[in-house]
Amino acid sequence: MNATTALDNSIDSVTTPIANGASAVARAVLEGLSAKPKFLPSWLFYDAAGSRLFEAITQLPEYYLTSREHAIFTKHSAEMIAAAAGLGKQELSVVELGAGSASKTVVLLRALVATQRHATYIPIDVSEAALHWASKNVRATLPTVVVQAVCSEITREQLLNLPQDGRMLALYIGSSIGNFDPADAVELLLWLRSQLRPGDALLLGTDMVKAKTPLVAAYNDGAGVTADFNKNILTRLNRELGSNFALDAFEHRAVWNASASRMEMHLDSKRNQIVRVEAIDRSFALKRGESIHTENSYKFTAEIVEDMLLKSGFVLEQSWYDDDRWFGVHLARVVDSDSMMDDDAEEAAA
Ligand code: AVJ
Repeated sequence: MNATTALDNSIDSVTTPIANGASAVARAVLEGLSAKPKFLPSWLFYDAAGSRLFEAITQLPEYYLTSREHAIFTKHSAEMIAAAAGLGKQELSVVELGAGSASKTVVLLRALVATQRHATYIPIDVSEAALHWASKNVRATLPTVVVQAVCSEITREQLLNLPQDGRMLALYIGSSIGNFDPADAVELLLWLRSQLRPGDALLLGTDMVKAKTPLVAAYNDGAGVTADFNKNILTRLNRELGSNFALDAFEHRAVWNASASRMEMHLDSKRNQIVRVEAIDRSFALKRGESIHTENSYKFTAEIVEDMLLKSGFVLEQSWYDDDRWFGVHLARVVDSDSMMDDDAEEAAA
């Protein structure tokens, strides 16, 4: 059913279950720019250029998320692997949602191959470029790991063909879960749980609520890389949909929305303007100061993490933090659906 092709020697196989084609981009843009207030979904950031820019963000001094999480993995990987394998010390396969460059994953995989002979790594990402990068990165450092890349947007519909033997360890790190509204986050985790079996584990990385200053600085860096990342969405649309966004007519804005517990990124129109989007045969008027909301990045507390996991059919077993508790990595277990407290959580999320 799915075309599986070996693309190069850093990937053993790559599967593209659904087309991430121009039509999905066109639909998203039509919906988002017709809405009030205007928005664009944040998955649009990650074309090849956007994935590179995000990687550059992770190296910025202000963007503490990556370095803190990396440090947590460096310090606790062996413990995480042992805890995930459980008392039966079952062999683990690792599936990662939104693989990126996999630099933190390599740390964990190294701890994994130190304890078991065979390891399969299944990175899933919307960006094929990111998948190649992740796979090359893993293969270069850990040549024995079998890499089975899946190029896809993470959706409820998509069914993964995960290995049937051993235990799965799902990775959803980097606080990528923070891009989802609370209800959508539960929906995503419920989907993930449906792809796993009782006893399988999840390592979830979450950026924690903290003072406003470091939060805002992380999304409004001095070098302007985050501004370029935000505006790259317009460059992408100009290329893929034949739109005529003028990049200098928009301003990058990052704000802490305390009541919603999230950082927000916006592109504010610097003047009254009309933007033409050829591929959908539409024009959109923007007033001076009007924003296009491009991203939410939710920040968590330990209580919110535990609650979100419970609603999704996972039980939180252990959390690791950096010294300041700025970032957390949480180990959760898929529970038997019979032993779930009730089914209300699923209904509430639907
Ligand atoms: C990849 C979603 C975790 O929200 O911090 C970085 C994306 N946006 N700078 C985040 C992002 C602006 C990032 N996530």
